[in-house]
Amino acid sequence: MKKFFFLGFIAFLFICIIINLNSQNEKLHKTIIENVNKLNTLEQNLISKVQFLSSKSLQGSLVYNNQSQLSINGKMLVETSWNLPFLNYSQSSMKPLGFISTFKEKLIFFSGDGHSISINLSDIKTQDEPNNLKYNVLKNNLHDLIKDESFYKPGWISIKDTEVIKNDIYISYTNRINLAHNCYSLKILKAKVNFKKLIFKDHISLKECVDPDDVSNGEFTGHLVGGRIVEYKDNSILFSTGDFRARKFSNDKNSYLGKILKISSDGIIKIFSIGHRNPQGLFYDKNANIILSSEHGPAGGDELNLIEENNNYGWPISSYGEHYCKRKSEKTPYCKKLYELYPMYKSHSKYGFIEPLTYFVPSIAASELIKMSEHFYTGKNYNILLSSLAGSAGKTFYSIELSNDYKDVISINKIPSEERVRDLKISPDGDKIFTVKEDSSLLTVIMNL
Ligand SMILES: [Ca+2]
Repeated sequence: MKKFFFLGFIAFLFICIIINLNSQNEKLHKTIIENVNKLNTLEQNLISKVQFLSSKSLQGSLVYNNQSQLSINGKMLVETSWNLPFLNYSQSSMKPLGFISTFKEKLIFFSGDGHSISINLSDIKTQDEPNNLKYNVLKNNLHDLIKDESFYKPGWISIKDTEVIKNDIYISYTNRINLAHNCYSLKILKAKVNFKKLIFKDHISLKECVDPDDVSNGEFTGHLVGGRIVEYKDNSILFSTGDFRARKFSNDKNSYLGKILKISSDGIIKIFSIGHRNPQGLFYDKNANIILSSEHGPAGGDELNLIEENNNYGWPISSYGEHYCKRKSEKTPYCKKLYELYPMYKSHSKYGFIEPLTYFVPSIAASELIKMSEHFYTGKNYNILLSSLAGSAGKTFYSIELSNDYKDVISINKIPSEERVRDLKISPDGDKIFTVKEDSSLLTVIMNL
């Protein structure tokens, strides 16, 4: 019965599209929205994706999903969520759902496969009766620039971050170096922020690439690539790169992989710090002049690091995690060889590396971090919020209090996030925290009451 209703609804939707439903037909649009609310999340996502891709209209609505209370640092906050018109993490076979940036009074959302929409921040209010949220489709030229079909299909090849810096928007993505050769690297594109259309141009392309079929790389995992971009001093940016699980790159000073890179405004790349595995959280505090980064460990050993220039953070020699063997003593040739090459020492400092500020065993799959504003933290120390993806300790926000010299972790509080959180962003006024939850394809806003 439910299936029949669902198929009937799809047919209805297509008829609407065929008769060229326009935005003036408010009543029909309202009927669609009301019916979408009756479907389950999977059906809603598929329908909103079909609607998004086939709509000739440049506007649409994110369907209101849920509102709940959560407590961070003793403050009772409200989290409101809306369904995004993009496939969730499992539907898209591990493609990141998407990334948020803000420009003046607008939020810009990019899906992992390159669709972009904008939302007016003024439309997001604390509402007693929350409603759908209007979006505008933001056109871009990514289809002209990214020719690798796997970018648009389910799978881990995707955008890895977006960041607005002054009047420009940057995106990073997993880049197939050329279509004739199966070899992946990272690339950054840059566009002037323009809500008529974003015209991206090449900014930085790392020439070094990792071939999944090259056995000398060990293993290949196309989502262990870092990819975070943040504004840094002197008009430069910091850019994190992962090791694609090839391990050998991170401590190789001639490789740009497994690093945090500093890229000057004229495109000069400098290795800033080394010994990283997959840093997917990166934050620069201009006032305090500190850089914080979170990175995924292997089985256990996710880290929060205070990044300083020319430091070595130890991967793949030191780690509080273990290789993907059942236990360290496992004597399969695979495990034996891995531990011979990369011993996973349980100290960083003893081997000349920098200790993490804190680490997580078991893994949390650390995704992004932001500094809390006074709306979310009123203590005298320094407080960050770290989001996480999977793992037995994942699907959790970590509120982490640091000492004022940033050298010590004072406290860590866990707040359930219920879902994989891919991205976090604080609003320009500091009063809202945006999250991207990719199990159910949600945009959420956390606000103080
Ligand atoms: Ca480390």
